[in-house]
Order: sequence, then structure tokens, then C-alpha cells
Amino acid sequence: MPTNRIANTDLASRIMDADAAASLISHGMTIGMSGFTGSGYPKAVPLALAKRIEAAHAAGDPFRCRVWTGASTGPELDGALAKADGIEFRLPYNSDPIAREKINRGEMEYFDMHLSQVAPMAWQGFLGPLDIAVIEVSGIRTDGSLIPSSSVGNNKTWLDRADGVILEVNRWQNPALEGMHDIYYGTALPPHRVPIPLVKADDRIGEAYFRCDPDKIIAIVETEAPDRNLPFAAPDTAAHAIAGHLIEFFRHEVAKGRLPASLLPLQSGVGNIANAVLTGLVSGPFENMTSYTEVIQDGMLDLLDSGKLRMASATAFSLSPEAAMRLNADMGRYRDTMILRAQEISNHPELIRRLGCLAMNGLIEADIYGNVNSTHIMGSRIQNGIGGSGDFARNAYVSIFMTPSTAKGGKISAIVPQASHVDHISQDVQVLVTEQGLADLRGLSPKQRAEVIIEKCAHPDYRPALADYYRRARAGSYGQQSPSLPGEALSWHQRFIETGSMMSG
Ligand code: 0RQ
Repeated sequence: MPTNRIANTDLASRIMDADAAASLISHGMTIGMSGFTGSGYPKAVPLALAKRIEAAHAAGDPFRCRVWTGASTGPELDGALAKADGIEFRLPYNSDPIAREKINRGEMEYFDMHLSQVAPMAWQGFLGPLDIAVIEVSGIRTDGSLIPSSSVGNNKTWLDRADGVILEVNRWQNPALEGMHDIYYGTALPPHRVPIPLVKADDRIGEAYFRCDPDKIIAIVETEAPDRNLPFAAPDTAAHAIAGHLIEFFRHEVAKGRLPASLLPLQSGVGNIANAVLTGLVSGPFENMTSYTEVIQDGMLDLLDSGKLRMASATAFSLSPEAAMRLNADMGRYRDTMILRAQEISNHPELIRRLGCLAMNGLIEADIYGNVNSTHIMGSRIQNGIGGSGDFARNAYVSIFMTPSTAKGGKISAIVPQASHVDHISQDVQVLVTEQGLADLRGLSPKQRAEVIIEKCAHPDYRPALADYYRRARAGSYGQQSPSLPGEALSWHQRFIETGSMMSG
């Protein structure tokens, strides 16, 4: 029977359980799932699909799918499907530990791409056809339009592009979410692209609902299941120190007249440090701030509650269970201060550049010239993915990266002579912050950057070794623009020069 979440009675015949809906998915299909961080992902059909895949494998039958999402999801989706060995190919961002292990063992193909580019690439036809969309919504209206859930991600695109649509209508989602979303239908492919008419972080340029051709809906599954995000760690001394350095930097920029007193729209990345910086801003001197970002995390809610943040624009919530309860208890009030948009809009380079976002993202390692590795441990093992960090870093008004100066209990320096993998080239990294200090790299040459980064950002335990490397690089480098000793990491080019051959032996 249709519930009050499914107001369109014509669709009642398509209500079924998750097992029946999962039986509509077959081996080799490409599935576009909703979900962005632990919010708004389907929670019943992927679990039923994983069960089906395990049964197929037990019977000796192959069963694997290609899975596209908005970003990371929850354990019922990525975790369950990866455990069942059901994902052949995955895009665009993953933080699930089981999927991460499969990827790093070479058992799952993973296309780690800029989040703003997923929908355009799908429309351009670069990613191939999409068979089925599995989308969580919080309701279906009388006219068949869909009330989005706690994330928007790529849902508009999956609903438009897929041959068939499976909807999960989740009663756990607060009905007061209705009206918070802004779904823009004005994007087009070149040569028909026009400017996106958004000039302030709080502009609404679209509709509150998804359009969906009712004939494409092949199943509707009703659920009542919570979003799942991990709690944030309480900020430690390093996080407090990083937040302090950044607030001091913003204060200085305001004094210099390079930032307005209310700053510019904030973008804050994933992780505990980013969250701690937002919490730090609660006691900072800036009022009437806005944010144009990708996810609304706990610190953003604290800032809204403090009255210092006027509004937040994002594509998803990424809240701890405690903060999700806080939001849910007061959704009607928060709705007027939040806008959830499609990720091609929340992360759009044109808009980030126009608004002048202050981008603050985490990293794995940075080298002494300010090239940043956000994704690969030891150059080859993926941690999560580039996510939206590239969308924001390249186009921000000020692109800031922040990290504790060491990892693994002090055993590894986050500042290294040469990054083992580069996601953000030095030109896209303008400020580097650790608990040791802040390096303002704007307008500096590579050699000037190296001196500032070693002095301000490196941990004292590693500073002498980095300074020694830099001294020797100045003396022995092939060129003096970005002095380096590739011999210390025996590079491909160096080997070629030394042996005259790329063949081993
Ligand atoms: O590993 O969990 O096994 O201990 O990397 O590191 O310290 O928990 O840091 O949560 O801030 O994440 C870059 C991954 C930082 C994140 C990254 C190990 C460390 C730990 C995680 P363990 P922490 P954070 C828009 C912005 C890309 C996406 C992005 C990220 C694990 O910020 O995914 O920015 N960024 N999106 O021990 C070896 C080092 C290490 C190291 C850390 N130097 N060597 N291991 N680790 N540094 C939002 C979205 O896109 C959704």
C-alpha cells in the first residue's frame, strides 16, 4: 500500500521489497547509485543485491556490476558489495575500507576523478551507458516529482541517464527536508553551454525536486534506515593549533584589505582537521560568513548555531550521529539556512572562481615546493580519492592545505623532499598549514617556497634532514629552478640518462 511518502497513486503497483527490486539487476550492468559521504545512499537494494551476488558466486555464476555514485557511501552499499566481490568498476570517490583493500589488491578497477566532472562526463558519453539508477528519496509527490534526500550528488544525472530507475523511499529522512534542495536543470553540453546564473552562495537557481519520467520507474522500495556517518574525533592539540594559525591568517588578510570582514565563502574538506577549523571559527572574530562547499559537517552546524555563519551551500550532509540528531530535531529551522545542490554545481569551477571560495583541504604529504599528495600512500596505495579537493583547490580565491606535520605517531614526516604522487601541483597550493605554523606561498618562487615550508611547517624532528636535503639539492641538482636529487628516489628519467636505456638489466 502506498504511504503518505508516496503521494502518486499511479506508482503504487511498483512498490516491492528489496529482494524483488534487486532481482531486476543483472551481471555486467552499470548502476548509478545515490549517496554522498554517509548520506542519502540506498540502504536496502544494495544489501539485497550483495546477497544475490553471493548466491550467484556460490553457484559458480559470475556476477559483478559497475557502480557509480556521488562520492563515498555507507557500509550497506560499498562495504556490502565489495565484500560480496560484486563491484567490477567503481567511480568516483571511495572511503570504504573493504573496497579500499580490494582496489589496492588490484581486484577492483577504480576511476578516481574530480567530483564536478562526473555528471558532465556522463552526459558527454565518456563513461558509457547507464542501465539502472538506484536512488534514495524522501518522498514522491502527486505529480511524480521526487523529494530529494540528505544528499543530492549525481542523482539528477543518474535519473535522467538511466534506462530504469529503482527508488528507495526512506521514511527515516525528515519530511522537513522538502524545500531545502536547489536542483538546476540549465546545464547543457558545448557548444550550447551558458553561464550558470549563481552569483552569491545563497542564490537559488533551480527547483526543489527531481524530475523523473514515471515510465522509467521499475521499482519502489520503502525503507526506514538511518544515514551512517562516523563520529568526528574531538580536536587534539595539533588541530587546535592549525585552526589557530588559520584564523590568524584570515585576520591578517582582513587587516590587509585582501578579504572582507565576513571572509569569502568557506569550503571545508573531509576529516577531523577540517572539522576542527570550522569549530575554531565559532570563537573567531568573523561574522556573517557564508559557505559554498561540498559537505556540511558538524563544525558547520556549530557555526550556524553560533550565528556566525549565515548560510551553508553544499551537496550533502556529512554529520556524526549526534549532529544528525541535532539537525533532524530542528530541520524546519535549519532548512532556511542551508541549500543542497547537485555536485556538478556545488563543485563547479566556474562558480568557485566567481564566488572566490576559501578552500581548506587535508593532505597525505606535501613536498618542500608545495606539491600536494591527497590520495596515494607511498605513491601507489590509494587512501580515498581526490574527491572535490581539485575542483576547489585550482579555482579558489585562496587554496589552503592543512595537515599535522607528522603521521603514524610521529614516525612519518608529512613534509617530504619530493611527493610520491601529486594531486595538486604547486601552482594550486597557496597556503600550507601544520600545527608548527603557516607558510604563505603566494608570490614565491620554488626555492623561496622550500625555505618557508621547511621553516614554518616541518616538524622539528624532520627539519634538519629536510634542510640538509635542500642544501645538497642546491649544490647537486641538474637545474636550479626546483632543485632536486632524483638519485635519492632514482627516477625514470635519471636512469635513462645514466644507462641510456629504459630496459632493466
Ligand atoms: O590512516 O586510518 O590507517 O591511521 O592516512 O589520515 O590523519 O586520519 O587524516 O582524515 O584528515 O584525511 C588526505 C586522506 C586526510 C583526506 C586525507 C594516513 C593516516 C590515516 C587518514 P589510518 P588522517 P584525514 C572535499 C575534500 C582527499 C579528498 C578531499 C582526503 C589515513 O583529507 O581523503 O580533500 N582528502 N576532499 O595514518 C602514510 C602519510 C600519511 C598517512 C596520513 N604521510 N604517510 N600514511 N596517513 N598521512 C570533500 C570530499 O571530497 C567528500
